[in-house]
Amino acid sequence: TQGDKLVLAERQGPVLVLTLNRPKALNALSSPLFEQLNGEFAKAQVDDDVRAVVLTGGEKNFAAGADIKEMKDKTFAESYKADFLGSWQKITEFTKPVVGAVNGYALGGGCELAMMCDILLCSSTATFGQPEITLGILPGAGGTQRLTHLIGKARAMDLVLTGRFIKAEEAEKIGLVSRLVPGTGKEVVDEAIKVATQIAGFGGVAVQAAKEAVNAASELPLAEGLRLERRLFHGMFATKDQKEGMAAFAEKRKAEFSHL
Ligand code: CO8
Repeated sequence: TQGDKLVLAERQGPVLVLTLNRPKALNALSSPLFEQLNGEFAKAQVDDDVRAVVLTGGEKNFAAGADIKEMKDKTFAESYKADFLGSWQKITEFTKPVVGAVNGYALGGGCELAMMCDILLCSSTATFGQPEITLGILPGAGGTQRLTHLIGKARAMDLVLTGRFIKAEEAEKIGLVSRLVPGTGKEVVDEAIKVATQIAGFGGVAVQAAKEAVNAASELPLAEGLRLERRLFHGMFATKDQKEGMAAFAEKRKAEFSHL
């Protein structure tokens, strides 16, 4: 119904924790949910006090995909004209670090959303998959592209063409997730908040540049990527955080970054 909070936003110091909140539908990603999620990211982008984001579906499931009931009667003309799913991209334009925490299902659009996170943690309850083929469609938000960059063609083809689900251990082994965290619910969310808090304590300019440079690796030819990396690196010498970070090292004390 209108006015439902489909995304819960909670501040934990410099970290914004966003929790998808449609538990009865296993957090199926409806258009209203995505609008709210984009809205939260847009606010976080311009809020200087937010230094990192944790994205999770909570203790049960991350997201079982785009909302199939909402999609089932769509026509080509409708989805093409409205650029259906085009706005999902907005999250990838967010310049601060995003740490994902996955319990339970991360399927279809849910797996694609998880892959948009910069660092992805999962618990042993996590199940990933791109089951679109079983619905008569193909992935539409990165499941053929980001997934292939992450795990390679052989494995991406296997998942995309068979729609089979993989468990946490396999996801970790093939490099779909950054870390498999012990526990079956809250632990992975707590760990994500810990990781995000750690990153939030580093210099914000360097963090943003590091994210930009790593992301460029899947867009640019090597020579261009290396050039971008070097230019960003040179730029760090214009920041207060570089002076502070290196002075603190020389003086054997902890750096106090000002994100300037
Ligand atoms: N959409 C809508 N509702 C969903 C979805 C979904 N993706 N997933 C689960 N639900 C609903 C169920 O309908 C059910 O609702 P109700 O209680 O009203 O019947 C409720 O959530 C609980 O689900 P189940 O009873 O099915 O729970 P089970 O534990 O039996 O099964 C599964 C869990 C295996 C996860 C099962 O729910 C399932 O297979 N879900 C669908 C998974 C899927 O196919 N995801 C991919 C969707 S397509 C997609 O994401 C494409 C994105 C890009 C689109 C590109 C278009 C251009």
